Amino acid sequence: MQRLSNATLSRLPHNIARPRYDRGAVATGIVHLGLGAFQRAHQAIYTEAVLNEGDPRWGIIGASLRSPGVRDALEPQDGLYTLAVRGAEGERLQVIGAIKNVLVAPENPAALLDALCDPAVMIVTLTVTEKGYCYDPATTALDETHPDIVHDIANPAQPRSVPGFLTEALRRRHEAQVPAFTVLCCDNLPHNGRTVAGIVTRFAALRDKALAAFIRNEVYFPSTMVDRITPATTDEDRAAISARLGVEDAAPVVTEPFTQWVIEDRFSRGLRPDWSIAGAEFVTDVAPYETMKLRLLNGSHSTLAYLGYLAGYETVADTMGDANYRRLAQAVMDDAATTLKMPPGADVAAYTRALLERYENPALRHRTWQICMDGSQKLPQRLLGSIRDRLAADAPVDRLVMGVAGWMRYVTGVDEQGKPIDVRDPLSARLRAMADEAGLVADRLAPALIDVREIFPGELAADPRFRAAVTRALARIIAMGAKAAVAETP
Ligand code: CS2
Repeated sequence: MQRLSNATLSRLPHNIARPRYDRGAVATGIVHLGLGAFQRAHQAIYTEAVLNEGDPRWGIIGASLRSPGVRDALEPQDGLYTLAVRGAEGERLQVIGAIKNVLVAPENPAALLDALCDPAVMIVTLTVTEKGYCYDPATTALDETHPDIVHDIANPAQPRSVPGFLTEALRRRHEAQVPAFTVLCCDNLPHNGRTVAGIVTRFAALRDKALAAFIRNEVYFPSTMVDRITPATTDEDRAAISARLGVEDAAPVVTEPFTQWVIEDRFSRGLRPDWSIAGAEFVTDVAPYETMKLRLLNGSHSTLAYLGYLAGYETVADTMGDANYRRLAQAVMDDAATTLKMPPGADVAAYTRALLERYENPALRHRTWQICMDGSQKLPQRLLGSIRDRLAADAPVDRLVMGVAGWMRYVTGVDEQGKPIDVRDPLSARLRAMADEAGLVADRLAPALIDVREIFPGELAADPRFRAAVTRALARIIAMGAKAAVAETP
């Protein structure tokens, strides 16, 4: 089978959408760090619409900060890939041309720095996952002991970390009197723009106080809320999509019909693509949208993922087939919603109903195991914030802590059948050692894990109501199994 490329684009079946612009005439206006499936199902799609509407300034250079996999798949395809949107009404395919080139930072950090210093580049977008920011999730401050941060302070011209690359590129642009780019975080961090600004400014201060002052005063870090459920692509997906195309695509992405992007409209020199063409919302205050999404969607997602994985449910849709899991997801949303200042015009009942429908989407095989990754980086903004605010209002938290207790049972690394769990988390070895020492005893395991300061903020960790509620929930999960514990959760 021939490969998807500029040369085979014209031979695709006519009902498959493709770029309506001259890819050769597109300039690079965006560098994206962390070129995973989510970016290619979300931000790249909004940018594709802008290019299709005739604004050629916003081509994307993607950069992987870890592995060459995406580059190796996209390069032979001239950066082209297929977006497969799957919903109840079937699958819609669109070939995307917005990605011009892919760099692999560890192979050639200088090439990425050169791309970041190109005056035509006005925006740097990021999806490097929570752990990609080298920060302390409980405080959102830079983790100054992180090995990549220690390396980048000592070797500023050969960075490895996000703060390292951004700071060095901003320094070089400033020195060359090239205006700074805007830094647009598109990850599920709390107050993501402000948080990344704090991390990068602190890193710069460790290098040079004047550089930090320049970044603090002159570089824009708008916040965003990003939302589109995008499971990891499987070999079956690649084969099925290539068969429909009639050419081989080694890098398609699979996603749902729903998509949302809310962006704080604060860009350097006001320069940005008009992503509203594809439905993006530009607002002055993103916080209500972000907190709503993190606490209602990601909070219930993590709860379903840990308790679902332990019960043997492979996908989120599988957990929705269990009425007790569906009820718990609704309960977690209802309790978290009491802590929210809803965005203007938002209807919480309609929003949560839509979330459950999205989880039920049978066409999306979103593995619980995938969502279980990096719990130490995700729990604070997904569940602990809601729990803290409920306790501050003297409201019960027994339903919200189920996800936390499920995570505790999950990071022991042994499932309910005694089989090993492939726990992916920056802290997995430490968490496993603590679990091995505590044993499968809630009264020992819960307090031990709650005392991990990078995850559980001091005030919450010290709250006896929180400690008791988590220990109770964990004891029930250990004693009767996740499925039965969920069944009896009111
Ligand atoms: C998921 C998110 O993997 C996870 O942690 O909860 O990727 C989720 O699918 C997205 O935030 C949806 O927008």
